[in-house]
Amino acid sequence: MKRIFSGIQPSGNLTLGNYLGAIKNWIPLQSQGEALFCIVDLHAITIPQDPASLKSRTLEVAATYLASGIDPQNAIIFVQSQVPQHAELAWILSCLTPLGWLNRMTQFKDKAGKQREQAALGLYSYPVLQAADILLYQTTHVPVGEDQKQHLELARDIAGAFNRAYNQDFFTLPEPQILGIAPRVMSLRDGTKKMSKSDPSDLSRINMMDSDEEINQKIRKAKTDPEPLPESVEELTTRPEAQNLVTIYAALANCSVEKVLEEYKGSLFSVFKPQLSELMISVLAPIRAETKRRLQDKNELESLLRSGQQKASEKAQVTLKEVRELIGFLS
Ligand code: AQP
Repeated sequence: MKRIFSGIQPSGNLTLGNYLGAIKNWIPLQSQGEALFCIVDLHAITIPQDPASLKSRTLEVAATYLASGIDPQNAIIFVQSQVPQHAELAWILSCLTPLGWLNRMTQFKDKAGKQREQAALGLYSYPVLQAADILLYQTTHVPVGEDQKQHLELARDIAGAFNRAYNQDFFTLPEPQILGIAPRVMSLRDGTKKMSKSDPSDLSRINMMDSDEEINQKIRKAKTDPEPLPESVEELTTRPEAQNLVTIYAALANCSVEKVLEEYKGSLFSVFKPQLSELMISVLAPIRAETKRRLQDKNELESLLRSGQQKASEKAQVTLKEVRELIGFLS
């Protein structure tokens, strides 16, 4: 049976990148196996967070999952820090992970930048916690955006290291699933950079809670080139901003990039951009409205997350009990 696990950090406003690269692709998976969708707040604190914002963003991510179509009858929605086995397994796995493996992780290099010596140990060991998140549930499939591919490969290596040390067949090796038409949504200000919650420029991203007017304005201001849209996909490869906008359109319209070019070849961005905004608003406005509605009843959201916590904890406990026995910890 398929067991699916994925998560998002409540470290800022969720973006169109989180939606097209992750959440949207989770919806059909709920009916294909046992699915767990986590709000990974332990990951969020690898970068300083304001406590009040962390709390409200955690609920906002939960509300967005629900508003986007994750059904708590079919999937377990829960908060990572409410299931302490994640942190316990992360410690155990960190004792089996060579530093050399972590030194290769490009996300740490990008996030730590020139401040490497000042970066927190948690930011460095983040991929080990991510491996624990996944392995704790004996996950078979992990649907993520393209940026997480390297971390997923590491999770498989760490599972292998544990299996070699203790029991060849213990941990399931998880398969990354990079799905959808836009597995890497790029910044609206620079088509070579990933769209990210933490980019200092709000104009670089579409937030899931942006108003219609903000969406119109951001798409209008999105960086482009002066050429009209080309006929073929190949001609887009040297035009990162154009490629990004066309790919976003295709992902929102559930069609191929070829199909979008068929319709818009020869069009200037002054024609294409208003069409893109209109499509984006037609997809995001209902999700935004439902997210707001869900956020009005915080008690209901918290109780739903508590029920997710219970279900996730039961599963986590089974794995961790066996791990402790294999290692030789007293029960
Ligand atoms: N731009 C993106 N395109 C496609 N997928 C994306 N994801 C994030 N950005 C894009 C996918 O969303 C899931 C959760 O990511 P995350 O928020 O936990 O961490 P992240 O990848 O580090 O995302 P951000 O927005 O860049 O967060 P910050 O700025 O806080 O570091 C993952 O499946 C990811 O692939």
